[in-house]
Amino acid sequence: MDRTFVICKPDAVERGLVGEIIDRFERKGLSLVAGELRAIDEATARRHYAEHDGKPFFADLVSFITRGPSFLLVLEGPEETWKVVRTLMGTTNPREAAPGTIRGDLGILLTENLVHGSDSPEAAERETALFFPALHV
Ligand code: IDP
Ligand code: MG
Repeated sequence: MDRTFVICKPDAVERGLVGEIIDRFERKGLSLVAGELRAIDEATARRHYAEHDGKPFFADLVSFITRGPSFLLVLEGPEETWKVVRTLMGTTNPREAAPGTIRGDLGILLTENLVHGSDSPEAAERETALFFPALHV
């Protein structure tokens, strides 16, 4: 089985959409391996989003992801789970995301786009290790 890492971001928790989002992943055929409501601290947020360090939106991104609790998930499926999740999420900007996707159905703002999903097998491994070190084998 193949695993990936997902964050239901603070906007999803605030809006009461965590159940809806997890429901979509489960209906697709993915299984929960781990799940936890947790406020991400600033140091962890900066490590998680290190690829964006130096970009003009980096400070706002770190403030947003740390502003309240997120629901962190590890999901498992038969193959390319990171890609399955990214397809269900929709494109980064919810305004342009296709109907039927999480972002396309539930969001409008680029800065409040509800979910994070690892964008490669390497990212899935790195992010799982960062947020759920005990799961990392
Ligand atoms: P992703 O979440 O679809 O993988 P990334 O490019 O990794 O998108 O960007 C991380 C997050 O940063 C996005 O989900 C979005 O909320 C935010 N973001 C990306 N580009 C911009 C931008 O140009 N302005 C403001 N926020 C942005
Ligand atoms: Mg990304």
